[in-house]
Amino acid sequence: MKTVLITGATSGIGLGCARRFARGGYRLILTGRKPIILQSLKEEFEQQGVAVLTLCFDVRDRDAVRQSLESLPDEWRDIDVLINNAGLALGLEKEYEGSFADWDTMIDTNIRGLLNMTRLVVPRMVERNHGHVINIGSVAGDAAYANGNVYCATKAAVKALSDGLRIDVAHTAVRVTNLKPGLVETNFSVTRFHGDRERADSVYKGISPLTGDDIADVAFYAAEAPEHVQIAEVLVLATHQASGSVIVRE
Ligand code: NDP
Ligand code: 8X3
Repeated sequence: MKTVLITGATSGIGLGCARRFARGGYRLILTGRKPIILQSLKEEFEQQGVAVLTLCFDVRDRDAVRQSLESLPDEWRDIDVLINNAGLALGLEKEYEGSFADWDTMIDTNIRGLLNMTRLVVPRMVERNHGHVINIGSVAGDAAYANGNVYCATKAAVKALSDGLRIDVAHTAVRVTNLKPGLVETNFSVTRFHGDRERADSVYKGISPLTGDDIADVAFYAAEAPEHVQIAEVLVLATHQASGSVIVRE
């Protein structure tokens, strides 16, 4: 049975991936920062007969990531699919007016956190000559949009890190996918606007946004493609979205 490890599995796209991979017969290593949600997801999945292990850590905390991964029992150490999903946007402000604290959190989570996971999980994949890293990038990494500056830069970094890793493991059977969603209705905008729900809801007004499940379907497709097929990069947009800045609303 294959094992998937998902960061940020407590919400949105990560949770969608947990459900999709569980349905597809995978064992789940669910990671996040909220122990109560992790525990209730574990119970929910176990009731469905899915094997689940939870790890509670912040991806920015390198020591905690290391200790958590080292705590894995032997039978859970062979991770077949790593989904580097944990991430966030904070604020939507001009680059010359943005918050230093928000910038640091985005850079530390979206770049350093992803690197922490990659550095600590991929060596065993290389050793086994088997594995798949699915990084959740974004349309925001393809081109900057107004006031997106630092968030867009972190997702451009996810593209560069995905491309770099793909080159570095090309001598092995390890595959690397950069999965780049457009507008997905999750907790993303509530976080971006620091809890302002009304402003968050306005992001999805007049357009049918994607769901976490839509993105999970694509991640699962990439993971289940035949061994010789590497889905290197996928851009998934809502139908009336053409780019990070072009969205046609009703
Ligand atoms: P959600 O806010 O619903 O989920 C984000 C998840 O990441 C949560 O589980 C959150 O946990 C976790 N997380 C955030 N920071 C950390 C951290 N430091 N350590 C561990 N876990 C953390 O948003 P989405 O599901 O939409 O976002 C998932 C990914 O998808 C992100 O990388 C985002 O950039 C990307 N994305 C989202 C798009 C969208 O439109 N929604 C489009 C393109 C990409 P907690 O609840 O504890 O904060
Ligand atoms: C999330 C999508 O367009 O809000 O990465 O940046 S967007």
